[in-house]
Amino acid sequence: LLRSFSQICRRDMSSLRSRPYTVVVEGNIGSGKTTFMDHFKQYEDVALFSEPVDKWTNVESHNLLGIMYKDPKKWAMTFQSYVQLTMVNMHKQRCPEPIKMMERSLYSARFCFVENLYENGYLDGPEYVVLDEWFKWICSNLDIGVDMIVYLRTHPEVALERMKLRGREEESCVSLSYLRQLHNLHEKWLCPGGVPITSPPVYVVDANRSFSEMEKEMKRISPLICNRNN
Ligand code: TTP
Ligand code: MG
Repeated sequence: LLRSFSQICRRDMSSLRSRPYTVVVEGNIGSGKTTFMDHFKQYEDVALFSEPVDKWTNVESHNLLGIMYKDPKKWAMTFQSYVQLTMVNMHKQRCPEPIKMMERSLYSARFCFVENLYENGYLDGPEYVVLDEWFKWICSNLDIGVDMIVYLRTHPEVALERMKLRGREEESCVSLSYLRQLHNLHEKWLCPGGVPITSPPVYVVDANRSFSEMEKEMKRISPLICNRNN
């Protein structure tokens, strides 16, 4: 499944491009994806698509994120099914800007979160299979390719600290071991064998550093994203 990921992206790159140059920002919960993206507000040729957490906490007044953490065995399927929908929606949204930057993707939802919930027994076999069938159908039938991934790599301990500081109410039960599991799945997907995948290219950022040090890193990476001809 992970191998097919680069094929999906390659196929879309070679087809007649009907989407903007798409950069996806990935990393553990609390790794700083939103903060990283905020830096790009100043570039007028970059359209920012932040993660739809607001939608996940209020679907016709249901807090799906909240109930998923309270009773994952009962609600993980419902939650991940909705995440998948909102992610496809985000992949498919067009923008007048030549560059599109997204917080997360359909891929991390599938390769990291769905995988982890299944491994923990919160998703049963039939639920996992249905989510996966949807995922594969979407990948084969919709143009949801990605041109570049920025991976904000953190120690799970650092992610936990930031998550606690932020204090999103729904996440009060998220433990260090849960973040470790998610970290390992991000690594397995984006840096198998410790080496970043090349298709699509993954730019690995050491995101354990302080905010001011991260600002310097963002300035360094900006030209790679913004000064490119589409
Ligand atoms: P993240 O997608 O990691 O977003 P964030 O805003 O926490 O990250 P950052 O601090 O780097 O900006 O997680 C949002 C919440 O949604 C978090 O509690 C994990 C959860 N989640 C799932 O449970 N399943 C999923 O498929 C996704 C994408 C998120
Ligand atoms: Mg965020």
